[in-house]
Parts: sequence; C-alpha cells; structure tokens
Amino acid sequence: AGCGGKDDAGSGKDDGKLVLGFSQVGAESGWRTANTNSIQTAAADAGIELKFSDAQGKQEKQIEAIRSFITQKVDVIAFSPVVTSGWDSVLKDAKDAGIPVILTDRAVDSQDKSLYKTFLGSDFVKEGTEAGNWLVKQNEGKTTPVNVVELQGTVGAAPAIDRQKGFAEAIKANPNITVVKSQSGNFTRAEGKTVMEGILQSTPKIDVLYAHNDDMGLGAIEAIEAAGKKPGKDITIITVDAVKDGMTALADGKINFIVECSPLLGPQLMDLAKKVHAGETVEPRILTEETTFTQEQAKAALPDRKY
Ligand code: GZL
Repeated sequence: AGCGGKDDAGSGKDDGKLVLGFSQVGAESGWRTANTNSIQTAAADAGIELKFSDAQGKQEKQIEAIRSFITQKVDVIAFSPVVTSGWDSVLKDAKDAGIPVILTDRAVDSQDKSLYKTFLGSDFVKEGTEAGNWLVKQNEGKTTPVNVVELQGTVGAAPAIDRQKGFAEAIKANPNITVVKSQSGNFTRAEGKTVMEGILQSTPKIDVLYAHNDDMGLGAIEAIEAAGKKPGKDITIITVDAVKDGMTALADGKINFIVECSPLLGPQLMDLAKKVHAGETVEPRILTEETTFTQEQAKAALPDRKY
C-alpha cells in the first residue's frame, strides 16, 4: 500500500476519456444489431471509451453488468432494460455511487424518477396505435369480421406491453376487428416461425397478422408459406421496426404495412452521456423520430436505408 496517495487505477479514467458502461439486451433481432452498431460507432466517433456488455436477453446478466460498471467506477452507465421491472435496487446502487444512468430504447417501471437522468427511446404505445389505425382504415365501412393474430414481443418488455396496448385501443374503432390469438414470439425470427406454425394449426380463420417486430413477422411468413398461404394476400401482415429485411418483404408485397422504430440512438446517447457527466440538466424524456411505411413507400425508401 502506498503512502495514501490518490489511487487513480480504479477511476477507469486512464487517458482522460469519458468512460461509458453500456448493458445491451442481447442480439435477438435485426433491430438490436443495428442499435448495437449505432452505439459502438457513435462512441468511437465521440471519443468515448465504451465498456459494452451483451446480456443474451437475461435480466440478471444486465444487473451483473451494471454492478460491474459501478465497481469499475465508470463515468456514466446506460442500458436498454430487457423487461420493465426489477431495476430499483441496482439503480439505487448506481445513484449511491454517484454514477448517472441513462435509459435507452426500453423503459423501466421504477416510480423513483431520480434513479435515471433521462429515457431516450420510441413511444411504443404510439407505434401500436399507428398499426391499429392503419388496419381500421383498411376496413372502413366493412362489416365482415376481421380475425387478427398477434405475435407479441418478449414478455414483460416495454415495447411488447405498449405495442399491444396501443393496437388494442386503436382497433376498438371497428368492433368487427378482433384479436383472436395473441402469443409471445420473444422478438426473434425463429420463435415467430414456430409460434405461427402452432397458431396456423389451431386457428381456422386468420385475416391479419400483427407482429411486434419485423423479425417475428419474417419468421411467421415462412410458416404461412409452408402452410400454402400467400403472406400479404391471404393474410394481411403488419409489423414494427422497418429494418432492411422487413422493408424488403414490404416492397415485395409479403408485408402490407410497417411502423418504424428507429434503432439509431447512438449519437444522441453520446451527447447525453457528455451532458450528464458535465452535470448539465437534460430532458427527462427524449422521443426518437420515426414514421410508417406502405409497400410503395418501402420501394422508394429501400435504396437509402442505413440498416
Ligand atoms: C424497440 C426494441 C425492440 C425492437 C425489437 O425499441 O426494444 O427490441 O422492436 C427488438 O426488434 O428486439
């Protein structure tokens, strides 16, 4: 032990760079890959040292990563919470350690808003509403029943909870539109396919598929085609995200409408990390810009899509 001089080793600031610890959900979808790329590229561009952890979809691994960032005394912690609940304890530890926390992409249900400085991400209820409104418009004036199958995202995740809520509210405008089956496909292509295979066996009349992300929709398309039905024609398909594979299927007529959810949060996250590290006040809620796409709009937009 030295003569009590300041120990810089644990400060994580070996070259004066801002050190950001980021805990990512996993690598479950095309959206997540694009989100990770955006964060890693933006950190490099901003001269920020990024400590990046992939939790493979497990909350306990995210909590472990956040605790490790606290031990390493990083300057700022950011994360995309895989599910909404169970974060208060570890966020309190970060607060007690004087490390500011930024939420990106998904929300937490903590009542104590002092546990994080800001939440940067989409309005998932609005995304669900956009999907529902489009379907209502497509069925304006019709009185025939419209049976909807819903592939939900990860159970307990903010986008799954809110996209279901927004959609259910919007389709109340036409009582002939009903969700006859709703099941989680965990935001992955593989599970979207297996869950849709089961639903195709058990549900006689399916008019519409509403999938909470492109990846589950693309998996479901494989099951629909294997069952001898035409996706986009026999079954109208609505998804959320607008990643390249989804937009390609939309342009090809296998999907009918996509609500965009932008994964490109990296640059804004780095600006926010610098601001909170400097002790500046930031907006508590920062909404990402996003739109919707029809088949024609997808054809026009595809050449310029970044992800
Ligand atoms: C939404 C994000 C969701 C995407 C999915 O912001 O949390 O998780 O919609 C991803 O593709 O898996």
